[in-house]
Amino acid sequence: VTLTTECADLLEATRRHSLAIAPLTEARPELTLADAYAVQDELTARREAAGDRVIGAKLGLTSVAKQAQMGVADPVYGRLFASTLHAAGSPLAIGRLIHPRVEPEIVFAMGERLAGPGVTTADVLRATTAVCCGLEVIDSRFADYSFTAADVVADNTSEAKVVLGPRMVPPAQLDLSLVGVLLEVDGELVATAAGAATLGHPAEAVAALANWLGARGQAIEAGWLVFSGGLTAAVPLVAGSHVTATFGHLGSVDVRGS
Ligand code: 0L1
Ligand code: MG
Repeated sequence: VTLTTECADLLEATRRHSLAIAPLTEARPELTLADAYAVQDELTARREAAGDRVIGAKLGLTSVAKQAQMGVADPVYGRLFASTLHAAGSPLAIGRLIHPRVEPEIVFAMGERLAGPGVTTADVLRATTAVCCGLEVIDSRFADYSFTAADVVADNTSEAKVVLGPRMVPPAQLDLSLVGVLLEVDGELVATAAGAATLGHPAEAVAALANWLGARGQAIEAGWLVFSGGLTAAVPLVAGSHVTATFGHLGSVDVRGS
């Protein structure tokens, strides 16, 4: 059994049974970031073989708020799947998840394929059909969200669910670095941020993604949604709670734990 297969088997079982495990690197300190992306590729291939479909990608750990919360300062990426789209405002059964958290993000709808090297923020804005707001529901397969960069990459960067906001806006109409967000839990304001929190500009994060994918012979595909990374620290989603993110120009998006 290879390292890739062994890690993929473990993470697949963990997700299926909603039971957290110790970080992979605890027993396998030799696991590199390159190995971890190979595990993510393997898990992606298994989900596609089972009938799911990749609909995009997501950046992780692109903001100081997220890096500080998780204790990992390396931006990373993961895949998004058709099966994980969740309708805004509708109840999300948290019993199927381990310990979900919610974070507000700016989302790009891509009109053109983009692959590095050399992709710039301007290239990203040209290739983007529209932007909207979104919430990502993350659910680390590791106990207490304790992980290294390699662990979280192998775990598809804690991917669980995504929720899209109500309004698609052409990016030329906005300065995305200045788009503000208010994060509320049960009507109480818990965090604020602006688009600049993600690597200075959300499109800068998407450019970085195109360059990382290009270095691995992959690309951002036309038609993909790209979540550019949590703008604030993530908040727990518990049964009965209501998390709302209200953005300048992009409207508001919410999710309820049930
Ligand atoms: O958007 C993000 O920064 C997601 C980070 C994923 C890792 C995690 O916080 O569990
Ligand atoms: Mg995220």
